[in-house]
Amino acid sequence: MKKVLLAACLLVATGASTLRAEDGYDLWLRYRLITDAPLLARYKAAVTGLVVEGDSPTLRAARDEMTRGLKGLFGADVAADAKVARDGDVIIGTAASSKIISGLPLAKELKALGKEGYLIRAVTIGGKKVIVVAGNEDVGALYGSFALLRQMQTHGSLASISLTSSPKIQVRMLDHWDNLDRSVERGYAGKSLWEWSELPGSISNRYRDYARANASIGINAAALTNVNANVKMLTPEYIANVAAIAGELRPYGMKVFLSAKFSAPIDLGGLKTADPLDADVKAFWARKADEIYAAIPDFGGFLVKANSEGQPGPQDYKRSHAEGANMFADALAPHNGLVIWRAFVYGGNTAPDRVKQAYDEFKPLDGQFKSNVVVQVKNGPLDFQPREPFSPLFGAMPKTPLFMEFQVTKEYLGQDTHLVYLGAEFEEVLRADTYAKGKGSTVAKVIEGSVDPYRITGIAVIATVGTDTNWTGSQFNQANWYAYGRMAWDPMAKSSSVADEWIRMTFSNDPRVVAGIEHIMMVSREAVVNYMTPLGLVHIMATGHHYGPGPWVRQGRPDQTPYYYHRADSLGMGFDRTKTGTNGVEQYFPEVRDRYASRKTVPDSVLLFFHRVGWTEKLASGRTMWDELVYRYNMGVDSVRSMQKGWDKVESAIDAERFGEVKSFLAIQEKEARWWRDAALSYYQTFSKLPIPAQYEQPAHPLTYYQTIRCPQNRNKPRCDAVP
Ligand code: BDP
Repeated sequence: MKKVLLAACLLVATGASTLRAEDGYDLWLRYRLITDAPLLARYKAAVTGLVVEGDSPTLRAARDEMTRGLKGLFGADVAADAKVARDGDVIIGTAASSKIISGLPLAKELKALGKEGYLIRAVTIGGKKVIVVAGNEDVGALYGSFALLRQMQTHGSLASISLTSSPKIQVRMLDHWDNLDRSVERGYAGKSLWEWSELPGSISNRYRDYARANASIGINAAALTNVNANVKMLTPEYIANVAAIAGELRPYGMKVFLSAKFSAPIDLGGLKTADPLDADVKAFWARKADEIYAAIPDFGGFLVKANSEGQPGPQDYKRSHAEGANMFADALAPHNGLVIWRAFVYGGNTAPDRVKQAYDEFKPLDGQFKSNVVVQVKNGPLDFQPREPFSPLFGAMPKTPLFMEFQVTKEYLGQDTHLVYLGAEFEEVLRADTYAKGKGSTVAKVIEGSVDPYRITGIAVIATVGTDTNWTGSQFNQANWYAYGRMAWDPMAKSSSVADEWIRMTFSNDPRVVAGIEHIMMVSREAVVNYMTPLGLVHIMATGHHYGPGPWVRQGRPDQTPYYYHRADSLGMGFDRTKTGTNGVEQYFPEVRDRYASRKTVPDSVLLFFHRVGWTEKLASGRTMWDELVYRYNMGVDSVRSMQKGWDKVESAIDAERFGEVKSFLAIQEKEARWWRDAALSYYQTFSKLPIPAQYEQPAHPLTYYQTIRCPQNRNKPRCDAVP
């Protein structure tokens, strides 16, 4: 735990909360005793026993979870494992595993729910009132068990319960950017979970808890290692290690993927080339696939970053991304493996506009990929900014399944300490309309495969999970893992409802606490946009670590510098992506293109992403661009202050340890929101030459002060000196 001891001790000393200290390890699976006595009595009457027929590892996991959950929530053991239905039994299984379930008239309904779906229903069997949790496959029964526990954790009703659910997306994946030395690229939650030097002989308990957490929200796949790949991952030693991890995740319905380094035929195979059309190279990958599948029969496949940021790839041999991907596809096809090829291509030549590159390279390849290849596209055309428009590739590749790639590690969003609930961002992106096949062709529908009929559908997120006790670097970062899973299962889920569930399971069911924390979460995303990058600004973070402001940075490769993106000068700022500029807007379908291209219709939220705007030009609000910037930066700081007040109000309902941690992190966020505002406005002011109106707080220091703040450590969490 970080920096919170002092705050937590103070709270204990003042007796602010008498609740048992919690460290966050249990995530949303806390299963604390229900303190609402009438509700507890109702639940205890409805659930008195547990029947899990069948003994697969997955059904055992369901039984263990249910036993653990009920014991925690009820404060007492529940009788398990009868073979006949008794009043009050929860009956878990599939038609194949359970005689009781196969005897019920549920076959048709269950069939419609697919492999991973579940049904939960209160029914009467032979005069006995029971609750059935049924899936078509064991994993459906496991997901249903978590759903029934969630129903109780969130104080929902069990009387005549009747729920059915199935995922809208097939592959719901966590991508770890973990390195073999256990550092994590863009990781802010401690070290990598994977204990390579202890594996395969010794298995950390954490693997199972990690799998439980993922299964509880329907995540069914994980890519274990960094896309900036290490070829060692493909050696026999590491394959054995991965097999051991896969063995822990399998009962929880999770498949393992690995990132593959394109140059492995040279690095490992001793070949002179990695040309994807070379027969020896193909044979190398076919043998490698055979070797992996011999150790991990349900291995998911390869995730590949190629010809991007220095990674090797097919273009090194004048071959296309499709030729590269298809080579892997051939090697994996006999095993039903998948190639996930990333569209985050960011190579040497990005002129005239870096954000156009992914579309320009991939759109022409539509139709050329083999059937077990998918292309994974970041949510925006740039790189996980606080706000970007959705990537124009969504909807533009009707013949190539596209996976969505989100990031919850918050590389550009304040990393571990800033409270930013990303459910709101997921909702914004997923509901955006691409107009690919007319109105209503939302990004969600594209990735669900209902705009174009994709043979496989998927979504991934760059994980934030590490060895910190609370897993994610902060209590509230857990909410982003949770929201991702729930919205991967149902991309049209409302982020506020998901927040509501998470708060109830993580903190409290007290309606005032739920409302108070939900408010904090729901304003938090717009807050960070406002104090970092309002009005469609992007990438003005300091170079390298991406923490804190650095709009003044101009040295280095142009398209990695903030200046490239904001282009401030004495006339105004913004990046012209209309016809008079790089014409980036042309990559969108006409309705979206025209909306973004016109100053009359472009939303202020992405204004400077698409347009150059003069300092004194009037915006929709009636304010000038300069005044609007000042207004928004201040609004960002004010929002954080209101989040702080909101948090203080729930103090008595939260244990001192977690309360103190969040409080201290909010104080950091408030300080750093001011840092962002004051540094950014002081810098723009050197061009606009306009005053910050007197009603606003004025920058605490001259611009040079902010420009000389140094944040040592490059890619991991930096520690900045002398932040105001
Ligand atoms: C950028 C990160 C970099 C990653 C890259 C990627 O700064 O560390 O390697 O994305 O997605 O956001 O491959």
